[in-house]
Amino acid sequence: MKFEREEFLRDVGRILAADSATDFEHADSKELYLAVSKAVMAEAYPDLVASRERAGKRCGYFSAEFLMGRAIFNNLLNLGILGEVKEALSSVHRDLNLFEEVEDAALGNGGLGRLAACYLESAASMGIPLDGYGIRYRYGLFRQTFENGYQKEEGDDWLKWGDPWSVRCEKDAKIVRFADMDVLAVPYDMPIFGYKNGVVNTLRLWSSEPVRAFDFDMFDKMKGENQAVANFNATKICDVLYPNDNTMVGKLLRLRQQYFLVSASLQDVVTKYKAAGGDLKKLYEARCFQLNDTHPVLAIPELLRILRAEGLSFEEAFTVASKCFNFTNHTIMAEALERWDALALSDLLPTVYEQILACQNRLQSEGDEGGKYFIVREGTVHMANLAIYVSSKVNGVAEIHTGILKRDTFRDWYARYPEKFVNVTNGITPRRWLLLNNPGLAALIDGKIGTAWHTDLARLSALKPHLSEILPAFKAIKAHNKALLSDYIFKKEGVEVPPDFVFDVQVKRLHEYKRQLLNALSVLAIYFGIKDGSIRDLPPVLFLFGAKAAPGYYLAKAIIKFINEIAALVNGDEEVKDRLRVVFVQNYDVSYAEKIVCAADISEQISMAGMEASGTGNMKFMLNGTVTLGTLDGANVEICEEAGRENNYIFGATVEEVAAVKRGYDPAKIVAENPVLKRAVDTMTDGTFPDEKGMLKKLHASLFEGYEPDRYLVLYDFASYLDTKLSLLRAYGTDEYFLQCLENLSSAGKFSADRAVREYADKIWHL
Ligand code: 26Q
Repeated sequence: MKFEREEFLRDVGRILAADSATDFEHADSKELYLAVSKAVMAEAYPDLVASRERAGKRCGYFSAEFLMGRAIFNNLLNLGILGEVKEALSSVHRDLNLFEEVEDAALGNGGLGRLAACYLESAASMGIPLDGYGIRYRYGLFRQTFENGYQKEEGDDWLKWGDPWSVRCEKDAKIVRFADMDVLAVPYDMPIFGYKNGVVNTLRLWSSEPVRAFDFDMFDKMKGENQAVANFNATKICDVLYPNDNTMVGKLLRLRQQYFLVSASLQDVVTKYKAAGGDLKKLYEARCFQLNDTHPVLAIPELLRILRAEGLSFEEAFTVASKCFNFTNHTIMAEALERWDALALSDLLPTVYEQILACQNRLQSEGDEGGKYFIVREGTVHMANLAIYVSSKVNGVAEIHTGILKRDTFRDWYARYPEKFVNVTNGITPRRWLLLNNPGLAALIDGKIGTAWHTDLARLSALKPHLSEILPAFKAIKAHNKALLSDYIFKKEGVEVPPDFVFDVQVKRLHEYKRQLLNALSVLAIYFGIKDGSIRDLPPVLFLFGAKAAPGYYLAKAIIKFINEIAALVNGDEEVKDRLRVVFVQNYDVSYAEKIVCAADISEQISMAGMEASGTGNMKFMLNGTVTLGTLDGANVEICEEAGRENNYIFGATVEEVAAVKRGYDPAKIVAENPVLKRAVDTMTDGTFPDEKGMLKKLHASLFEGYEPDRYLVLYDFASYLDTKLSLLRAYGTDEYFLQCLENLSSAGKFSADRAVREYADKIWHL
């Protein structure tokens, strides 16, 4: 984007005057933020129109979550005016960094939502015509605080700072029909700016409103009290993002959200396609849709319903749908696989359910094969089966994950349709996750190999001959980032962390399978080891945690409480003050991640093998020059392939071993034979920590009692984990260690979302 300082300042000044009756000198940070953003939006408008009107096939990325984070810095960076705007503002004595207070758009839980955000940015940057379709939740993922070590949740009022990056498109509003009410869907469009290429794609987020004001006819036909209730309920659909990650909740309101999203989006696409004179039988020539897990899978019967209403036969409609849809799976966890009660679904969406049954009948008519293939069975609708049956392509998100889908989770489907199954290993955008969050390191790389890596990350390998040369500068940059994070943590959490400690980091959603508990037990073992003198040769180390637990996930909350108690014990102990620190930051989110990722020395990716579909945090740390302490799970496997296993710290049971260990597993025996582990585990019950609510006792019980004690082999993997962790900490600080960091950084090319979206565009969308 061209940039004229005087013109820009005049534009911003006029908006300040018109909207807020203020000026540069008196505007508060919100007023300034709104004016700057709007001035930029006005400049970008022609590119938005031009990108939309480009000829050729487009793909719609349907997702219940888009974890966009803060837009302003990324938008200015991609428009190529970040430095210019900063200077323009300082010329009027205002600081761009004021906008660090702006709320994140946290319309997602974790990996799946952030992946969607990275893919939109990368597609725009690669000139790939991909548009996001999602829900404009009024409240995003809850804000987390700790009270006495317990997680507390508050509503996330992300619109507090306004929403200058969205445009409300009243003209494109659609009516979404449920059995009991009609709802108005109003789209808000967010521009997705490609990196310095003039491309602007769109993220269209739908907001639910009462139809009343929109259609008086409709209002007249439904009468009185019913309409009042329907209008009230309509406003609730988009109230809040469900805060569950990797676990499904079978709530009817969630089902309404999912249908609301896909019905509005498909009506929108079909209306525009028809208006442009398109033949619905050939819709797939102009459009395709990526289903981000099963959450938007109702799009399949909804498209069938729309096409039938437009006069296509079921077979004709099915052919179109099967060429339009593709499905990404993000998890093999049984509790996350979506199943809906058939009665509830048919009550809420009778005509949609008819199309699901028609798919089921079509499937059955192709031969029974001993009941292996079904969409509806015993009164339950299996969303993944519907998705696989109708979609052209089904993909997993890392090699190991796709392998498990083929061999295990969807084995029968793979036998029937081997050609449908493909892998697309996840990726992250290097603009947000290196250029923006780590400008010092980015500048160092620019200085050595130029800037082509900004849009072609594989070029980082050109650093390989220079690793030793850049090592001193790399160390200095890391130290600087650590000092900044240390200040920030002091400001936010009130805890002092000396910046010269090793920063050992585990940040991600809280889930048993991710095994924050394993990390916690190792921290205790190290603490007791330092106290009793059995561990003497470690550098001083900070164990940093960040994670939100789903509000209804009891054990996840118990793990947070446990770690907070450990932090209180360790940080309150004068004897270990200069050796050990434990911090659990509150409200870990995208913006916090940006500050943490560039400052980490060790990236903990320690899920039980086979459980983490991919992970993307692992890639962010790698790209910022951090070694991985991890299991052979998800994308860790490919990280080791790219960067060398010898440059990372791998421990624990492999997928194959997990299966073997689980036969006849005896956790009590493992603990009995390992006094270091026993000492750490016993703290949950021996009074080391107060446990008024009995949470730690239940956490302890989850390891030894119940249907499947220690389901994620925390105790089994403990010994090899602690060994590996200690040897990593002992290696820290040597040139050898820093070279390992740089080997990882210079091998991160594969994990660019640019590569991933290109693979989707080539292998799946055929754009
Ligand atoms: C489903 C139904 C009802 C309510 C909630 C849900 C729901 C919501 C979110 C189910 C699952 C999720 C989120 C899943 C997720 O984030 N999976 C992660 O996806 C990443 C991107 O592919 C992977 O890197 C991670 O390994 C995977 O855990």
